Amino acid sequence: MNQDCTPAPAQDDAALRDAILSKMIYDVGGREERASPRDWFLASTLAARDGIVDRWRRSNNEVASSGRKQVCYLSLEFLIGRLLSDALGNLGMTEQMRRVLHGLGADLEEVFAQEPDAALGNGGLGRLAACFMESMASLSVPAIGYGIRYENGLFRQLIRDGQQQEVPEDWLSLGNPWEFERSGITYDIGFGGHVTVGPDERMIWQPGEVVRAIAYDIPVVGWRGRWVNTLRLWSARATDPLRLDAFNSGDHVGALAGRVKAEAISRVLYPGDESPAGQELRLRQEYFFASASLQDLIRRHLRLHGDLSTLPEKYSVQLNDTHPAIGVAELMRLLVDVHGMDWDEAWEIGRATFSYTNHTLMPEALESWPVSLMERLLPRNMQIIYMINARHLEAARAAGASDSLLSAASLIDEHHGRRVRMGHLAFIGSHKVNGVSALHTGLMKSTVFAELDRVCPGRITNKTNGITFRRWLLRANAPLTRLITDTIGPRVLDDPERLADLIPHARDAGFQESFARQRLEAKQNLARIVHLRTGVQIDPHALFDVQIKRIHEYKRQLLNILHTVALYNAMRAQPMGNWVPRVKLFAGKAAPSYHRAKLIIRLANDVARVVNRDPTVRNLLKVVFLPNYNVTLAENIIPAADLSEQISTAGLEASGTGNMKFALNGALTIGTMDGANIEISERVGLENIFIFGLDASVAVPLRRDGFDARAAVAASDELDAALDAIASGVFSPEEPDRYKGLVEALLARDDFLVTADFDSYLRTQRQVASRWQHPADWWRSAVLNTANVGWFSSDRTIRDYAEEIWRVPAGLATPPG
Ligand code: 26V
Repeated sequence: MNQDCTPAPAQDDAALRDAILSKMIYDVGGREERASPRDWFLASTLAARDGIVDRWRRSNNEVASSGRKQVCYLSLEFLIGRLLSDALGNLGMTEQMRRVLHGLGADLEEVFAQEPDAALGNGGLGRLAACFMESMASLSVPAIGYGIRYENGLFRQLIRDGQQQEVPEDWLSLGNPWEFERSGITYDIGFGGHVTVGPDERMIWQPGEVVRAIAYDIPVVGWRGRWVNTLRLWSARATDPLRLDAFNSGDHVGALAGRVKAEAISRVLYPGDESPAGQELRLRQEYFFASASLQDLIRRHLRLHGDLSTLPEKYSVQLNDTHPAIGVAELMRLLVDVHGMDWDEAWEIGRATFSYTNHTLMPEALESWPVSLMERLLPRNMQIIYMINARHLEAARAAGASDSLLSAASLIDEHHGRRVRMGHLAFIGSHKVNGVSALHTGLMKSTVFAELDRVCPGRITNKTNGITFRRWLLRANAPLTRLITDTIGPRVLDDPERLADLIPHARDAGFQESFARQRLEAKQNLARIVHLRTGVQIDPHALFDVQIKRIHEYKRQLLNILHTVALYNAMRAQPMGNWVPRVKLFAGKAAPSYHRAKLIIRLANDVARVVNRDPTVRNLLKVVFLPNYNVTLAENIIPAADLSEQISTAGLEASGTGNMKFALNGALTIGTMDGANIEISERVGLENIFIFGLDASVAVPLRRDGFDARAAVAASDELDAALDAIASGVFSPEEPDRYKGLVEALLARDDFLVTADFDSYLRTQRQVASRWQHPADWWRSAVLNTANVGWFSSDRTIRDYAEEIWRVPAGLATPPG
């Protein structure tokens, strides 16, 4: 066993060295004696890639020859981050690569750092898709992830004068050694135009505009390199020729306009999350990638199996939220209009093939498109949606549904100016619909999908999210991984439930000490990063209290800031008190148009500036806002966190997956009874997690009926003082009214129950501090967190999907012997 705890790599060191040098000379065109770290990154990636391609071909051959069923994971987002360390780790090649590069005068960590962080996603939904891709490969579940090859992923966040600024992230500017352009795999995607009836009664759509989708493939390597799947991303190319006449007569813009419009489809990721997009370009993106992916799978199915009636036996298509839901109508169009299938048969095939995951109940994020836009952009798809709806409502009426039930179950929302409800379309077009935590699934049944659940009972099922432990423990935290495998053996790498073997060590003082020591290393590393990026010095011995995620009111960063201010006030009042030194660390991006979220970022930065300059609290409190949160930064922060903030208003965080990453790495959670926090608390035990606040059974009706924030503030001196300090300009002396509106809005309408939960949060934060003052108790709880969260491996989640939704075998990750 080498340090990756995996079998020896296939190649010896000399062969790998030769391969890297050959790539350096013939592919990179560099000279080894003058090569830059980026040249080494390219050469070593290309060398590793050859071995991956061999395994990729074997996997693809196996699927083709066995005729095994494949999963198509349709997602508008894949937040994959860097790929090299993941690929090397799964191939068991990390230490070998380190050695060989060292021999060539290059440093592996520096080489890793050259890779851009691929941010083709906004947050949880996109990262989940990336974890699932890795787990499917690790479990040898044949899968293709379908998405869009955005030229610009999520924006890079700058903090200027404490405020978020967005600049484009150009992840492809220096080329991407992981992707293969498939110039032979292209599909034409139509928009607009009109529909006519053909001589054989078939409908014929004559689009007004045609955009070509070109495939780019990225290999996804599974654990121990045994299986390699494909991430296929579509890029848009214009089909209409350059209008040379216009160009030559000087109208350069006019000559290019059509091409620019077509290619805009894959230009940039929508930077929203749970905030309405509404734009036509977003619908064009959705249809573009759904249609290209479905045409691709039909072509492949016909090639391998010849007959479309067996489609659901060979493919399962998972709709990652409603973003690809238009695919339900598009598959009908392809089967009925293009391939001449009978409507009823096509509908049954579609339903047996599709399944749909819902990721949020936030009303703003429930997609719906104006009927008028659909009619203009996708006229044939709109007709099909009407047909689907007519049959769906007819069946419901026949089963005795009332008018009000029918109106709520209809695909068309007639109350907000006629819109197509995409969640409803995905729901009725799928054989299974799942939520992402037990609470969330329960709320789906009782709220947004209550009527559809009555019309289609038994369709909704729960699949609690998970995370890939390879990235979030083995790679992100190699020292902790080593401690774990030294203590309970390497089998845990293949069977995460074996983490439970750590339980007997939780009370062991020696083990606790080793656990704390490796964490100190991670904290020193983070302290270096914080200093480098913000200039703030933090003490690695302080309690690192961390909240990193998208900035959104429901996630309640404001509650955390209010606690920060209350703590600051208390420390200033009693500087000699028995305080636990704390670092409050925030990171996250706000949607560019979400003004209140951006103001909350500014507040965090303003509070940081004042607190960090105040000599009274110098050794007690530091506040840090780390700019440009992304996957790579998360990998550096999570192993260093002591306290994980998971403090959403109960009922609003569908699951959360950051919560799992922190607990796995031994942080204690302070959280509400929301999303997967509930299931985490059931597994780690209520003594090892800090739960506070109203639960969903209280919070949901309270939000609906309204809540008096002023009364809550009147009842809490600490809250009153914190709000007063913020509103009166203590943190913005150059503009004292900067946060007056924010505080007034909170008092007038506390939609997210910040004031309602404040006192409970403050009390619980005091319990956190007192546990920290008893290190043996703290570290015991920390170890028990790591030990008890094996269930949150995305391998478990994928096995559940495979068994209950996709009906495909999921191979064992356990190696023989
Ligand atoms: C909505 C929109 C609308 C505007 C355009 C861009 C855009 C992008 C994404 C979304 C929906 C975001 C939904 C989401 O990320 N949900 C998160 O999913 C995680 C994985 O299931 C889950 O852990 C989080 O709790 C949930 O917030």
